[in-house]
Amino acid sequence: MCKASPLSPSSIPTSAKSTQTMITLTPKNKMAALSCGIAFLNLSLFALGGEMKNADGTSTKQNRIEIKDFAFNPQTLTVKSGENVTWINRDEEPHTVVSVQKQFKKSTALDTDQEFTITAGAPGTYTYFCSVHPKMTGTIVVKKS
Ligand SMILES: [Cu+2]
Repeated sequence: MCKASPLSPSSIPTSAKSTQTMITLTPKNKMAALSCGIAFLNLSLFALGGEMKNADGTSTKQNRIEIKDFAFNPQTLTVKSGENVTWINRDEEPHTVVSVQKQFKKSTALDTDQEFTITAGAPGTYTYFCSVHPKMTGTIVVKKS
């Protein structure tokens, strides 16, 4: 693509007395330049979309805890201070996420597939439980970032 160039031999006047004639675009070349620009823009957007998809995929670290079969999975998660931690409820039952030592705000009752996200604060061990089913417990170990 981008074959039509404003600097193609036919568009260069033999006299070439000023640079302005050099950069003058014929209507045909204008269209070509425009479509090249659009193609480039599309490529950029495509690349950007690819990166965004990647950010949601496996290459980026995600601190996710699944709530399934009345258990937090993984039971213990190690993160760095300032990172986000997201719980998602995969059960049909509502569950909550409540910090034993109130190290983060407690969640509302999470419905099926509902998520709850916190940002890990000061380094330490955060123990939490489900207030609906207090036997459900989990731990977040927060390391210095
Ligand atoms: Cu529960």
